Amino acid sequence: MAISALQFERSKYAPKLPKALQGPVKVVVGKETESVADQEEIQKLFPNTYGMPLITFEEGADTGSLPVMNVGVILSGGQAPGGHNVISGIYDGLKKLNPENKLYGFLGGPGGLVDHEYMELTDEIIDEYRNTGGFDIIGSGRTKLEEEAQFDKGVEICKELNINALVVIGGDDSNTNACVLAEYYLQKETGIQVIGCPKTIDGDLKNEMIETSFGFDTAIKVYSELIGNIMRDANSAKKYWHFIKLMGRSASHIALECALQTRPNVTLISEEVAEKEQTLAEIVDYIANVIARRAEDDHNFGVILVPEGLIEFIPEMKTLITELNDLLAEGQQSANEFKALVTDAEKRTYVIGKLSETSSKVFASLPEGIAKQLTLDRDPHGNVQVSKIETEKLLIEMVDVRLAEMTEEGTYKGSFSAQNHFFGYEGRCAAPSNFDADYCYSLGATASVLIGNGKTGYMSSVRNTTKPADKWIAGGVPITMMMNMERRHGHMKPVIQKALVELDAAPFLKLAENREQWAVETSYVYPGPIQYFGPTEVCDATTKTLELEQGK
Ligand code: FBP
Repeated sequence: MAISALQFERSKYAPKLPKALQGPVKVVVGKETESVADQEEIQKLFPNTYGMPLITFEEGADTGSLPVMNVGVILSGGQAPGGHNVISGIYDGLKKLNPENKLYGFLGGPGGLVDHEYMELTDEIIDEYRNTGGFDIIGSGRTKLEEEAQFDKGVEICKELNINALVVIGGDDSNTNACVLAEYYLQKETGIQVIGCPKTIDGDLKNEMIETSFGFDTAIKVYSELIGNIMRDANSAKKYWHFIKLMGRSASHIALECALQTRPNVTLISEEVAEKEQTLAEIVDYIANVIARRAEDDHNFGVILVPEGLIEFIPEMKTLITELNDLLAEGQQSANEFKALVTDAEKRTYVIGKLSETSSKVFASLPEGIAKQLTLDRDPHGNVQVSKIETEKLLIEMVDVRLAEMTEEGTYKGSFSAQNHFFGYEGRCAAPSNFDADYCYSLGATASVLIGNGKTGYMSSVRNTTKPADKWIAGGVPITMMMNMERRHGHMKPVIQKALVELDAAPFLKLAENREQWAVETSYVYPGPIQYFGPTEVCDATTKTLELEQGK
């Protein structure tokens, strides 16, 4: 396979490990844990894995090889830079425990376990993927491991391959399912351990014991480079407003971190919009006012960051989407009536007539293209595909209309020309930054030690991550500790609590403190591309979010 000069040089990088993982490891058992909420219900649902103690690793003495073990690894959900290093960390860790140990990769995500599709990972394969981005070593998928029949299919293949443990590399949902699987395998006395690793560029799998999910660091660095480049272009040509939508299905951590890195004129944070119960019209007004104020200084250009999940956090849009989902659900008479209509105008009028008064007003105020997207682009269950809605274009159209009104009123004297962008997939498979390369390799190595010590229902945890890597603290956290009960598809379920942007925490407060100035002045910062070779202040820097959260 042809590889680039950078990939060739980068493959030689030896990821840095916490001191405790550099040689033989001593396992220190800490205090017993409780779930973050709903302790009684969670304990009932997880009688075998609830309340287990925290585990930390320290440097230990050599105790010789452990008995031979085989392990299976699964990549679950969206790609995140560093996944290959988690796998190489597990692989090297297992070989350190006993050179006869084997690692199998299940292909195409959790579905590979159920369908018995797998490959054995060898030195040659692992070496080819060290320090590379992507999940292509074994592929990923979004099949959810939720049913006992799937778990039992998993047992079959584990028995066939003598697999003693599975490592699930995934986000909050996948790790929730990993915990259910661990509990089930214990109850059924299968002897199969399950360990989770925290992955997602969205950065919303974090808590007291998991400081960050892997991939966030690299993804925000890629986006921040691109945003910085656009800022410089905007500041050179001085004629465009750039509306940039940033990935992150629900939480706005990516938008917030990119804002702290680059200082745009406007940054929308979905969690704030929800908290203040802002309407779409208010958001449009806010943006239009910033544009008007900059126009007073002849600055008819700027950069606006829009989080991908925004639409669902605007209360009136959320209600509208729920009503549309009910109205147009497969099998509903209204859905059939809607389908029978021929022209777009007829369809629009039909929907406006059927919605509640408030929702029909909101729907009528939307630009035609977006309104059409809301009613036509639906998933197989008939639901609106919120992540496909082009929020950045919606805002451009509505801001344009508002500025025209302001021109009439005499409150805006400028020219408005906009460009739209969406940064998402381009950040998910970048070659991992030093932080992600080291963090992921450490998470993988941690998983192998947890497995070697017979642990199950734990997530790999590596903390103290704003310090140099040798000072990082590795260990395991019982997954039940992160759980609470939430309503999902009409039923209360135990799930890992998703971490949204906290409006009283340091990262958001930093934005709030500065955004007024960044709005009117041109305060752009140009982070440039990720550096893999060079001074440590440049190459090993973590995110502003982590630094601020850790009080740096
Ligand atoms: P995970 O939560 O599985 O890590 O995926 C996150 C994400 O990248 C979101 O930011 C985005 O909305 C979504 O995946 C896109 O999903 P898909 O790859 O299926 O288009």
